[in-house]
Amino acid sequence: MQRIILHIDMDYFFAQIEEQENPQFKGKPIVVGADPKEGKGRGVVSTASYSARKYGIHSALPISKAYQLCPQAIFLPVNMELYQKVSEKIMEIVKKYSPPPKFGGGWEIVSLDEAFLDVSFLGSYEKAKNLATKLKNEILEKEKLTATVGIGPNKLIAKMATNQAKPNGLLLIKPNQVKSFLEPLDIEDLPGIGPKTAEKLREIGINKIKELQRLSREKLKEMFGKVGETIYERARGIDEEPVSSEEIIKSIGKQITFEKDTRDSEIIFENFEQMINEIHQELLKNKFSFRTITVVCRYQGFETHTKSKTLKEATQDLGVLKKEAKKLLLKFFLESKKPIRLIGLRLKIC
Ligand code: TTP
Ligand code: MG
Repeated sequence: MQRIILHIDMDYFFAQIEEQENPQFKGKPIVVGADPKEGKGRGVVSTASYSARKYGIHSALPISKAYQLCPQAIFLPVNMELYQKVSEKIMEIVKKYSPPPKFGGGWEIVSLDEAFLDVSFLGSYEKAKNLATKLKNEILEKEKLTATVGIGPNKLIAKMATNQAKPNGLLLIKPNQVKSFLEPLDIEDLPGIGPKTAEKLREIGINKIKELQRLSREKLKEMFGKVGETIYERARGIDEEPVSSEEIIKSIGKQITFEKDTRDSEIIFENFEQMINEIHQELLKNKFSFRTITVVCRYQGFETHTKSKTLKEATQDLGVLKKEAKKLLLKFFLESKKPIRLIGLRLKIC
């Protein structure tokens, strides 16, 4: 059976939610991220609305630079709780559009605003297009937000289609269109080719994917090692990665964003202790055990790190959980002096 994969990505997600919350901002340049402090601020841009992007503002740009480029933009702090709530509602809608894997479907949530759906069960690209239109409409009606959808024979092409169709677009690339879709694109449009890889390729006169296709597998391997082989395949639109669904609960967890970024160990560890207790309650209620403990730490800005520990065997023991989880959190505390914005705890259950 031919595979049909759908990729969805919300448009200027954080900024669009802010626009939706504050209709008076509609169409104005909006920048969500660190405080610009009239050009002296540190930290980076999380995202910018499309009217702010016209000034050259984009994700990960230093906020001071964004202020220079467009001082009259509306600068807003990151309200993660709100975006997470909206994300959950959107993903609930998205998941309805494909049945679980055992019934021939599947979904994979990639980030707060991005997901893949395996819609091969539909059997045709025309049906997939109809489904995508319905999905976009439902999100617009219920959440008043626009999204872009790409459809293709695999995850790679679907995602690249989305990128080309932004914002508020829908682009379908059928298997016989893959070649002509890829050829004119820039090498940096290919996922996996970042600025450094691109620079090396440009040095030898390779700028378009069509030109990249002329390099042999051996040559790419020689230039980039194992990654070179992946690039070789991707340049031809080949990607076998399945849409990996989380059909059953595999983990439980919680996270907390502090009202103010903090280094206060008392506040951090008190909240952490409470989180451990709540998760442990949930664990017992569902008769689960855990083996892998993951602690998430987000510092000021958006830098997020995780640390995990896998135990020799599964357990339900609260003492073990407290000891191991606190050890992981302590490592974050010792490793960096940056204020902490968010901490999370996740248990892989069995
Ligand atoms: P993206 O989907 O990459 O960006 P976007 O939704 O803002 O814009 P578009 O998809 O239309 O190009 O990321 C989703 C959200 O993740 C984004 O709204 C903010 C956050 N984010 C950051 O905080 N930092 C980053 O560097 C990136 C790339 C995203
Ligand atoms: Mg997005």
